[in-house]
Amino acid sequence: MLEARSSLCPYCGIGCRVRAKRVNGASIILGLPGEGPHNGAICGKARDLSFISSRDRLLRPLERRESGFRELSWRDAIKRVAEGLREIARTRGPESLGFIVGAKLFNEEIYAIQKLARLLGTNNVDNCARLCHAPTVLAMRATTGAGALTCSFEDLIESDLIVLWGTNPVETYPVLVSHYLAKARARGAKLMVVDPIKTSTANSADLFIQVRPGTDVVLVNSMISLILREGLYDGDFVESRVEGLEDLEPMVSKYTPEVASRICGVPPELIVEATHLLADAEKGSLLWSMGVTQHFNGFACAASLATLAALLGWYGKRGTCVGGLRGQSNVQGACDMGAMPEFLPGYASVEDERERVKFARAWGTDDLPSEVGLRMQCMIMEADRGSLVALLVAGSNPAVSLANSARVRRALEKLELLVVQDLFLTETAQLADIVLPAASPLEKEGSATSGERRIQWSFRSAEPPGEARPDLWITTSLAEQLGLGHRFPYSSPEDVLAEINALVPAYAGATPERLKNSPAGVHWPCPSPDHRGTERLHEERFMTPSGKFRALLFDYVTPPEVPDEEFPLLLTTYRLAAVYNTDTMTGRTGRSVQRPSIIEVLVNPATAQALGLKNGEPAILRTRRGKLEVSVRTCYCVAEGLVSIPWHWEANLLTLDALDPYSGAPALKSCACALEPLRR
Ligand SMILES: Nc1nc2c(c(=O)[nH]1)N[C@H]1C(S)=C(S)[C@@H](COP(=O)(O)OP(=O)(O)OC[C@H]3O[C@@H](n4cnc5c(=O)[nH]c(N)nc54)[C@H](O)[C@@H]3O)O[C@H]1N2
Ligand SMILES: Nc1nc2c(c(=O)[nH]1)N[C@H]1C(S)=C(S)[C@@H](COP(=O)(O)OP(=O)(O)OC[C@H]3O[C@@H](n4cnc5c(=O)[nH]c(N)nc54)[C@H](O)[C@@H]3O)O[C@H]1N2
Ligand code: SF4
Ligand SMILES: [Mo]
Repeated sequence: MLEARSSLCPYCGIGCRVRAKRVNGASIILGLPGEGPHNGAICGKARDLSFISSRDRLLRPLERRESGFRELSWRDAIKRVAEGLREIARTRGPESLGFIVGAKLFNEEIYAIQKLARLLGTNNVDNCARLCHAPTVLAMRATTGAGALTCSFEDLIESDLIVLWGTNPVETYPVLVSHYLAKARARGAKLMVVDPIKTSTANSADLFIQVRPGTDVVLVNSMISLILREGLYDGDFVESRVEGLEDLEPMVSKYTPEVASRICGVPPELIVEATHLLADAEKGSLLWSMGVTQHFNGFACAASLATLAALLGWYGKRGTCVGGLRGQSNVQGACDMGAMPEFLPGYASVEDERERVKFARAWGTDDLPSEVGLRMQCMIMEADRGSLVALLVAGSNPAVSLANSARVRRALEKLELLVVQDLFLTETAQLADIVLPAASPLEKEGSATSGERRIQWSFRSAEPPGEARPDLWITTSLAEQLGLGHRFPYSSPEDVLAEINALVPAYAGATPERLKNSPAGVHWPCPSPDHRGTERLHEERFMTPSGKFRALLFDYVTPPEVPDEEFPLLLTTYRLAAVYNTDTMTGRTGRSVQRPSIIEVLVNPATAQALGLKNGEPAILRTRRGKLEVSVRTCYCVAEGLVSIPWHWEANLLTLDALDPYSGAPALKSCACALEPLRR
């Protein structure tokens, strides 16, 4: 174990640093508080990183044979992948290839994979933000001009009011709570929480608003309508810095508190009280996460929230902070690096010829594909239809994380070539033709960008086991085998970052030397090596073409699936503090809660009674996609008619793969379901 300098925590987007320390020989890796941001704080998940020394680690490349997987050499594995990709691109066209990039890879690795995809002629490259904050990225770009959080977390400390909308940071972003919200609260900041469930975060709120899943747009419209009617907005700010509001006023005016209440389930007087609390705060923050984005109207809701904050004047000044709390450790970076079918690195549109020419020249080619590629869930749909036939997945587990997973697995099985790079033989890797053992984030170096746009360098804390290799090594080896080696002349992540510095203006000053010498990193935009970085965006002007905030509001549209006679309840999903995403990592540490043998479903006692169910009893949870055996947990924290399960394991057998038309994000947080006693 190398103990020299700290690594980034491999879990969430708060961007804490950990010092890894080996105890008890090889088995337990302790994460110790690091250095750098948040005073070196870390949370419980990061204290045990022993998944990296798990006996389940993939140690050698594997190839599927009829009799099962067999090991093969790296040379043969890379050769097989390269030959497969080349042959499929030649015979079926480059649009039959797809690339899914995980958000735990470093910027340099993600940059290299999207570059390879594009040099092979396809924009079919996406990252797991598509299941997460893609609606936020696109909505923040459309309204403010930058698809990122407006502030650094420091600004939260000076907020008078913090609104947490569809997020449960006590469980999901513990350091944000312990380090920033706690300080703000100690200064007297008020807390408002909007969630269909009275969560641990909601328990400490001054005002809790229990909204019906998927109807947040109605609640926002109603608040905005009241703000406009009563003149509660920040007049100077709106007049000088916001455009497009007039066109939207007639649409929202119909959402009186009474009308809104009937759709979103929030009592009219609570809507009025909440709106006044918002308007009273001069310095407010509005943060959201999966409760907002994982709906078929995720983009609409994120854009409406951004607009609500504009009416209140919560941009560009101390103590204000607006946007999505980014999920994975480097999901901000994955979007910045162009692992999105619509953007080249730095959010350069693939449809913009000037940008394409710029990147094509730098990458030594004539042109790059100009059509927006397939988004993550759409790649699966095309695989199911047979038009996408090869998929490379590096650091993601879509067989568990995508909506309607029975269909996802069927589609993955149809592929002619599925290549999976991971630490473990995940549910997705089990379906692969070739499995490549990847080094974990703690076993390699590179930069990552946290949810507050903070670019940091992560140092190596351990050696990879067996023949596991960093993703950058895998991609450059593949490029070489494909005859593209001269376009990937990298001998280290530093070489790739230098190319990023030259091509992505917001990253120009985040040089390897600078990042290595400053553990707290630097916030983008950082246009030159001597620039101090930008903690707060939009201070003078927004990053839109006109420099003004572009107001966007949306009418409520009935979701594609609502409760009916056969499926009379609404199902939503949530996260547990001790489990991370598809549990591939947390499930292999010493401290983890063991995966429960049966998943608990939260049900209101009245709903349970009406269904003839008792606390602790087994039941069957059914949707149009599938069914799960669950255990009933009655709780007044959920409203009647709503049930909720943790999503980490099999929840997506039930979820609906309807997509948000603006962002292509699947509706992972609401569908119709039925809950019945289990009759054996
Ligand atoms: N412990 C732990 N921490 C994590 C993760 C993890 O898996 N485990 N994952 C990381 C990742 S990738 C992400 S993206 C973040 C996600 O972090 P969060 O967004 O905080 O996580 P969730 O629990 O999925 O969803 C938040 C809340 O949305 C509510 N919700 C559901 N439907 C609606 C709705 O229609 N409207 C509103 N207003 N709320 C709704 C749920 O009840 C839930 O309380 O967490 C990160 N941190
Ligand atoms: N119903 C429902 N579904 C959801 C959600 C929900 O709230 N409800 N949340 C969604 C959200 S927010 C997200 S972000 C997605 C997450 O979806 P995924 O990204 O598919 O899930 P993870 O479990 O985070 O998968 C990351 C994988 O990368 C591997 N890994 C870790 N480090 C490295 C590395 O350095 N290199 C390589 N090659 N592999 C590595 C891990 O072992 C793991 O298998 O799931 C989504 N799915
Ligand atoms: S808050 Fe997030 S980044 Fe920080 S230690 Fe916990 S999981 Fe890691
Ligand atoms: Mo996420």
